[in-house]
Amino acid sequence: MNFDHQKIEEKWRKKWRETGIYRTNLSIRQAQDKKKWYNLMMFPYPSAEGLHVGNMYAFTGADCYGRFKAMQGYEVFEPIGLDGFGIHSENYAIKIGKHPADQAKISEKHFYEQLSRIGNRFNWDNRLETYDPEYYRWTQWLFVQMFKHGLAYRKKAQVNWCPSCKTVLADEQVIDGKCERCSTAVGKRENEQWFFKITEYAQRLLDNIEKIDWPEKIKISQRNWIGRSEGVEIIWKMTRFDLVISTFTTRPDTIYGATFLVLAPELALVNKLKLNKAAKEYVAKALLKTEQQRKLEEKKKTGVDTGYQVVHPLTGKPIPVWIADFVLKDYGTGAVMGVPAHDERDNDFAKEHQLPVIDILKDKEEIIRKLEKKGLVKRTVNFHLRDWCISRQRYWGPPIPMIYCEECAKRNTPESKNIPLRSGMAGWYPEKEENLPVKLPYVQDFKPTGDGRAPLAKAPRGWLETVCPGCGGKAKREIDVSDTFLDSAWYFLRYPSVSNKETPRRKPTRSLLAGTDELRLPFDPEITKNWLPVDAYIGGAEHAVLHLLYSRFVWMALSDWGYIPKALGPEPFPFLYGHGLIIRNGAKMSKSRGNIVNPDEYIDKFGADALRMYLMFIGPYDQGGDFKDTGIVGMKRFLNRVWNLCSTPGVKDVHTPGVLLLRHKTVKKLTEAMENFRFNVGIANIMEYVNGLEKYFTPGVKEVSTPGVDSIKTLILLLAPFAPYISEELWGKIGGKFSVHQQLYPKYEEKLTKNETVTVVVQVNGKLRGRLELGAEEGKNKEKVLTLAKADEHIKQYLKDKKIVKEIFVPGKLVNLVVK
Ligand code: ANZ
Ligand code: ZN
Repeated sequence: MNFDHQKIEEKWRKKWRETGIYRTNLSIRQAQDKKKWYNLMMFPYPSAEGLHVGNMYAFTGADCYGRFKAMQGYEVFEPIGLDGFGIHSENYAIKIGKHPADQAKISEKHFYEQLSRIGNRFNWDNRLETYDPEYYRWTQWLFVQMFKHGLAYRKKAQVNWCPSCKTVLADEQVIDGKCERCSTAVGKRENEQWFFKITEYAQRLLDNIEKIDWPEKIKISQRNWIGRSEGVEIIWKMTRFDLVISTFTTRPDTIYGATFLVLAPELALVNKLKLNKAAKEYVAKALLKTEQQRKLEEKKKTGVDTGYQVVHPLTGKPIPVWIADFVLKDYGTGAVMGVPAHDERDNDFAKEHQLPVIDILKDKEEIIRKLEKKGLVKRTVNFHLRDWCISRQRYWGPPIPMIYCEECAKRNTPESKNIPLRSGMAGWYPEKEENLPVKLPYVQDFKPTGDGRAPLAKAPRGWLETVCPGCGGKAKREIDVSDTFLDSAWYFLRYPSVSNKETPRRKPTRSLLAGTDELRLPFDPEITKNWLPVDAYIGGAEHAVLHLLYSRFVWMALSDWGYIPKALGPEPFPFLYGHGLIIRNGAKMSKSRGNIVNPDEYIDKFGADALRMYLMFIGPYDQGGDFKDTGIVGMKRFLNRVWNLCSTPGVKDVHTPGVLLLRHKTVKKLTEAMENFRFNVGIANIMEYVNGLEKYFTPGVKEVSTPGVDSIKTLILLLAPFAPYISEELWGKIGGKFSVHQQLYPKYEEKLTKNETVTVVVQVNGKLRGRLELGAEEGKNKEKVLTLAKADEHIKQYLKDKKIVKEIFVPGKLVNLVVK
């Protein structure tokens, strides 16, 4: 008999909503009441096409885990919302010729509808959308705090420029020289941009990696991205010129092998040198390339001789100074000593330009001491991490809440009497907190222009012009919007406080601004104290650097300013689980590859339970797997078997030793599997359990006919995190009280999991056809063993249409059925 998944799923979806069983009691206090569990999956940024099976994979695993935690007695908070601002959504709106604000409403509705079907225990009350002014007022608030605390600044810089998205990008958003969103090769532009000083946190971001329980490969990516490097700066005097060049090296022990110096083309010093025409051209050309391009083209080892020389500080010999674009201006000092004998890159360069190779190594400390005596060296630490470029010349984002007053700029007025004027910041004021949000105006012509000016330049004058917070004169609003990664760098702090629209006012404590007016906060301090940090953060490893680094930075900053109690710890996500990806036809499932599977049709046809189970069974959760239609058919069949097993009447509570053992063993295995996200293993164990129970459960055969009510109950409870609908229905059918999802996870007794069983081999005409796993006593009972053997699905095949002429039984060991 097949069960009607459509009917069941609709029925329970409705009941769950009405009864609010997944609503979290956010006012509980840790330790005093129940223990909390903040179960969070990474923030989805759905497009209008909606959810695909790859996305659902992420959600389902997280939900199985959250459900398991709830059954362990935790108060679980599993919120949902969407990250809807940003280039991704805006590009889609452009593609289909809609305004992003209108499209957002459509996408949102579709997304939530789809999500409501997959059966997650979402706490729908605390939904949030990043484009909701109630949300982005706080994203802007965060920007204002960054500014007030000296962590947001403006500078003219060579920045990454995506010619297709027509905007600048942060370094983290350039993957192998290409735009993270559209894969177009990224170019370079010089532009005034806003930056967040994430580099100020480089050391802490690095140190704290040791304190968090994350997949090692994500930790490695972060360590590499931060890129701490200890070394020395060495000063080289020029021969004909009263100038010095400083180089950064991690290998002072190689200094005797230095046969040339190389300067980055952008280095200010280069402008002071008199260069020949070829050298000038080389420099001009290099300036147009991006850092990424240069890294990629590094193999070619182009460069020019400046004609100048420096004195080697230890040998006194002159060595030539070159310019080459493999040297990056923003790293170290922007100049290096070339040691072709010990550095491969330098070696290639020397070969290319016929420069000498000298192979000498000397004691490092000794060399540093010698140079120290001459005052030509300094120990330094460099980080590869760069400040976070936060401004975007796009439309669909929170306007950067800054105001510029030309008059104040001329008079060099600092933005606040509490803060000294920072260079380049004259005339800039943050919008007052009480005036937030600075609403994004509806601009019909919102498309990026490509001339470097943000689309908000076309906003109504009433929006563009405002009153100067400093002098009260006429001032202009910033027209850039902030990077979407800022929206998602703090959302986990907002979730628990969403329903508290009016968060309490509070004086900043440790902040620089102590003593200023009371401020409203984006999150309720009490709730935050009870619910953060996040207990389990579950998401894809592709966010290894971007989102995860930014969120850690924001948490640290808020914590330093006193907005997050130190007691909550130094990190927002002490535990992170990285799930794998779903593959389809050999490639990662993604819109751009056109191998998307929409879950809707599968849910219609097989049910959300079957799809969830199938996805969780596809492979280890941290590795993902290949999506095949046949797999889900098999899973639906399995659920039918469970349905039939549980709904056959006459289930009595008798514990044969074999059943008892099987049950306790299974519960033990499942508990371990669930705790460790081994969902595929857990499902395999449930399958074995069902196979086992089916053997015992042979209707009409009295003595051995029953797996017992407890075993069936256990089955349903074990299934509940994976297949929430069918388990709810079956639970009701066997007389359980609503809801199965509010029951505790089954417990096992260690001593009952010990192997007190025997394996009885089953032969048909002397050939091995199966094995029975039985309790030691049971295995000696001829009648029982024979009944079980004949009832076994596999063995039955060999008995079909045959007559048993002889039954040989060796107690606890063997059965041989002789058939004709
Ligand atoms: C001489 C030398 C000899 C070097 C040797 C390495 C090996 P990390 O570890 O990443 O910090 N370097 C310094 N500044 C640079 C810049 N702006 N652009 C490109 N390369 C730069 O790397 C430090 C090393 O990278 C430095 O040590 C320098 O080369 C190079 F056998 O100096 B080394
Ligand atoms: Zn002013």
